[in-house]
Amino acid sequence: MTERRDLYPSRVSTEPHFLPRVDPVVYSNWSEEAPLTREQYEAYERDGFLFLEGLLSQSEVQDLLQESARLRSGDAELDPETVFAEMESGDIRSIFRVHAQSPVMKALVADPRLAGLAEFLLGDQVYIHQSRLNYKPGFRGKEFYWHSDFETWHVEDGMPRMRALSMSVLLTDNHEYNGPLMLMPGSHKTFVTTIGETPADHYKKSLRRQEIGVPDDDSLTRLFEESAIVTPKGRAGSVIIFDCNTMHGSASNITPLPRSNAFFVFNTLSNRLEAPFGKVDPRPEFVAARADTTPITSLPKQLAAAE
Ligand code: 6CS
Ligand code: FE
Repeated sequence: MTERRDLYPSRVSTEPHFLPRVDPVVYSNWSEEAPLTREQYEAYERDGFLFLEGLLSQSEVQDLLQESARLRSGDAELDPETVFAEMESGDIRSIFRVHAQSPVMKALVADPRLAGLAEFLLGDQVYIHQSRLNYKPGFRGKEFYWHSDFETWHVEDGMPRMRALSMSVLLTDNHEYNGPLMLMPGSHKTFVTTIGETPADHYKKSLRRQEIGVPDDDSLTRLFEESAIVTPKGRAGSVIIFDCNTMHGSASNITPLPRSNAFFVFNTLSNRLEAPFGKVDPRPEFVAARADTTPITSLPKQLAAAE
């Protein structure tokens, strides 16, 4: 059997490397019918993220907050393995697979403002690779260290190419001080490899505090010097879309104000998971969908995928 070609080998050497991205960022051509302005389209391709202020209305946000409170209350029938608590306080930090456990979240991901936008940017039908509700409670919300999601999804989940994106729907206002998402513009065009062996069942630790699969200080410094750090701020109902390989992280939240978001990863049917590229067992379905890759909506005929 021919050896599978790995375009983005990571966690395989003792030295980190900067590898070129060989995949496009946007897979559809812009036209007047596109769901983004030309400026937004070009900004997303250049920076690897886009901030859509107020995409959802305040009443839609209220519905989402109500649903999030219900999911967190213990009254909802949740699959226990999808609920993650903060290490120290025991507060709920994340609930996974919310699109499959909540009719409200299922409707949200299928909204043309989300799925339709993902289909356009990725030029293919999309399904949910991973969804989660992140509650960064006030005072004790812990940080998410710098990382590229794709590095994990490639090594640990077997995602072959960079043809996926995340949408973070802000459920509470994001200020500069309550642990907002930080992103490095343009970092999505470089694949930063990491060093270190992936432990068994790594997700049990990494989803709380990731230490393997994160770039070293020199790599982050070099990335930062070639880029910057941007923290999109705005009111609940705004949406941050970011490419699977954009370097991002968030600081801890020691203010009284919670920082909660609903986070959805749209992968494409042409990019479904294979065997992990790392020497690890596949992660469970609630973290990386393999069995359930039902496309969310069909791509409008007139948007031909870019070559
Ligand atoms: O391992 C993962 O899939 C998750 N880890 C982080 C820190 N971001 C992406 C994803 O939710
Ligand atoms: Fe992430």
